[in-house]
Amino acid sequence: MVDEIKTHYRACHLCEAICGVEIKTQGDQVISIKGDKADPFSRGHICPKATALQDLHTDPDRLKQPVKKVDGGWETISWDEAYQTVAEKLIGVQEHHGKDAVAFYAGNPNVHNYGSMTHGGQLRKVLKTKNHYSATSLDQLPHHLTSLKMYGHQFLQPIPDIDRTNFMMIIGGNPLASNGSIMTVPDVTKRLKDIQKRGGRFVVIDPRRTETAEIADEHHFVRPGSDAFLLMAMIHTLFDEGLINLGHFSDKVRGMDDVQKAAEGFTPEIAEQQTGIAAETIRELAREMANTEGAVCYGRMGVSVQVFGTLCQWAIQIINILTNSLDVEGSMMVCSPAFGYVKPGAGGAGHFDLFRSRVSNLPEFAGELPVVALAEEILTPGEGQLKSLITIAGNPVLSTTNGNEIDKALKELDFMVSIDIYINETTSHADIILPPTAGLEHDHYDLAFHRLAVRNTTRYNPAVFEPEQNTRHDWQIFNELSAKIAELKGIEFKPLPSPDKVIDMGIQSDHYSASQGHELALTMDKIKEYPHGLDIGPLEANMAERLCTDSGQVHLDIDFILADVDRLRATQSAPAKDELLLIGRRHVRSNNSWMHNSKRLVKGKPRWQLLMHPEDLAERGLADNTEVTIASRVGEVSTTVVASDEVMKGVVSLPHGWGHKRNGAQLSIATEQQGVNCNDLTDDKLIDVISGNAALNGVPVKVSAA
Ligand SMILES: Nc1nc2c(c(=O)[nH]1)N[C@H]1C(S)=C(S)[C@@H](COP(=O)(O)OP(=O)(O)OC[C@H]3O[C@@H](n4cnc5c(=O)[nH]c(N)nc54)[C@H](O)[C@@H]3O)O[C@H]1N2
Ligand SMILES: Nc1nc2c(c(=O)[nH]1)N[C@H]1C(S)=C(S)[C@@H](COP(=O)(O)OP(=O)(O)OC[C@H]3O[C@@H](n4cnc5c(=O)[nH]c(N)nc54)[C@H](O)[C@@H]3O)O[C@H]1N2
Ligand code: SF4
Ligand SMILES: [Mo]
Repeated sequence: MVDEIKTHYRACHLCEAICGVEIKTQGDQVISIKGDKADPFSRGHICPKATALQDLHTDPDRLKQPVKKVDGGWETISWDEAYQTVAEKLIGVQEHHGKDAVAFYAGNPNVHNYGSMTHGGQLRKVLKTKNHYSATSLDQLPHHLTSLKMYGHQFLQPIPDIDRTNFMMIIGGNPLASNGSIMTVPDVTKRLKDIQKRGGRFVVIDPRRTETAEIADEHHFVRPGSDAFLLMAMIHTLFDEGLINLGHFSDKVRGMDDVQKAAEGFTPEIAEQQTGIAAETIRELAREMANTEGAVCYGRMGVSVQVFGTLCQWAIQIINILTNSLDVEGSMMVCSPAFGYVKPGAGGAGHFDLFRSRVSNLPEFAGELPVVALAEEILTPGEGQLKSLITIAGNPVLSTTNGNEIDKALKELDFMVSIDIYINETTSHADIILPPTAGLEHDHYDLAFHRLAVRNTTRYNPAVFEPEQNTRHDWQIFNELSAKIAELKGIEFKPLPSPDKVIDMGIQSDHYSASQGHELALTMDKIKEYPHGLDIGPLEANMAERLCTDSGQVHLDIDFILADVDRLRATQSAPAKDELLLIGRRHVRSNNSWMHNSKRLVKGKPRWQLLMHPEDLAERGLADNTEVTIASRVGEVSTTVVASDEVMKGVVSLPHGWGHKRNGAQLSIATEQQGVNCNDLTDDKLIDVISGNAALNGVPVKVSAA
């Protein structure tokens, strides 16, 4: 008998764009994956990664049963044995070395998996360690910190109202490759081109002429790590030329004088020397922000993951505020999601610097320590030393600064457990791996990214496939392992119901619920009636009422950020002569470190070459397309150099997430492709000193013939 063909609708969970996909299946096979044209938000757009959803599903390397390391090899064990062993080992470590000797590392896919979001806290509750690390401090920590301090809540984050803006300045983001970040924006290429069609403009500031820069109205190269000079000079110009318009925030900002004082001396001429962008261009950018109705200054990875990450994010907010570009149609606006609507009194606001890391004295944020501290916390002996690690959907060996040091540290642990679908460069260090089901086997509601979207939307979809027998979803692993630990510790523990029920409870008391008197009266059941997603409408200007600061105002005068302006002033020196600055590079067919086991995505030319400006090659006597060695303070790697005027002179670019042939990773396709790990070069001591976020961009390196 031939199985019937079934059609499923679903939001892709692989990146922040949450595109609707239409998946046709026959029996246990995927027969096609296309864009869901009926999704009002993504309008049928998908990228090449969506079709790899089936490769993840069928990947023979994907684990389905727990495995245990025995004599350097792997043996399949039962879930009962796995939970029992993991619980005993973790409790043993805590009994011998104190409860903080166990650490968590949570990777990026956690935020794309709603069961990890709702249930991840279960394990934290029973283990009660203060050692939490995650990919947040390799990424957007400066965004959260500025939102907390300026607006009173780490998740009150303004998003570009891209569909109505008339001028958009994109600094340190490459949405054509990343598909947007802290801006959930499916079909971003069309949305950017539409700005131009309606007579608007967009400008890209980036050390590389990226795919996004190629379609922009203007692109300006900027020296990596120098953006804070540009932004401070724009603020300086706004004051200098009397261009300030606070709009409806005029009686709702605190600290204007401090900002004006901070910007003193940051003339466009000084910024020109530091950034390489002409002073007049900087003035023009400030004027265009001020003079355009509906303007956006949007900064992402490139200005977050660098040595002045927090200062940059603060300055970006200030520029939007000073030019009436916050909470106005077409400017930066906050999203109104069905779950997690931030308003005064909302929980989870976050906190900063309540405690510090043991070795390098780095501040916590919302209970997490910066991940640059992870290796040293494991390797440095003394009271409080980490002895055990739980990784959850993360690959720090390839994603974190100084990968070799992380590698070394993981070998020193007494016990490591990974909740992950693969034996990869990191999880291969584990004693036990607990594999969850893959994306298509569980239902999905995007908890994180409906909250950061350029329209107010909501969507739930059921699983495409029944999970295989005797497998577990992430949320079930959290419930079951936590219950076992609680049982052995003799403490009380209540498992949570399934994620859809947890979220339903949230939605039924949140913004669009009947209990809040909203006409939509949303419930999970109602959302389920819209398999293509429910579009609630454009962003609304409601941020002024949603400010969560004690004063009800926007706080511009953040003392430690103002103090950091002095650190910026002190760096006004020229770069060392033969110093090159390393930056990253994302590719639309890649997703951090973990999707390289899909042949469909990795086929074609290798993607881990070093891009270098032709003049820099010539100055070093290097030939195009030859092997070079790249060396930084912490390590070196060898790869092919390619001459390209896509990068600014003085800048080299190497993507992250490669370097798979390592530690016995069992990834048959990815290890064939191997590549090099750019994070063997990035430096755990190069950080945004305010937040402790890693500076993965702007790493000084030397390049020579291999
Ligand atoms: N040099 C440099 N380094 C970077 C960056 C950069 O731009 N340059 N970017 C940084 C950024 S922004 C980020 S977010 C980090 C990402 O850093 P990480 O989150 O540490 O790394 P990923 O490559 O996303 O690893 C994801 C892991 O999750 C597993 N996984 C996938 N899906 C699931 C699931 O549903 N459940 C479970 N349990 N596991 C799953 C995969 O097998 C893989 O092991 O990398 C950072 N590192
Ligand atoms: N295809 C694909 N999509 C992804 C991912 C992926 O790995 N692949 N990762 C996802 C994740 S985890 C994230 S966080 C997002 C990130 O999304 P984006 O922030 O859009 O990330 P990038 O593409 O790395 O863009 C960062 C840009 O900053 C530039 N840059 C580097 N240094 C500097 C600097 O000092 N100043 C300035 N102004 N610019 C600089 C880089 O050249 C690059 O073009 O993408 C997500 N989407
Ligand atoms: S852009 Fe992101 S969400 Fe859309 S199909 Fe590609 S990976 Fe999936
Ligand atoms: Mo990220």
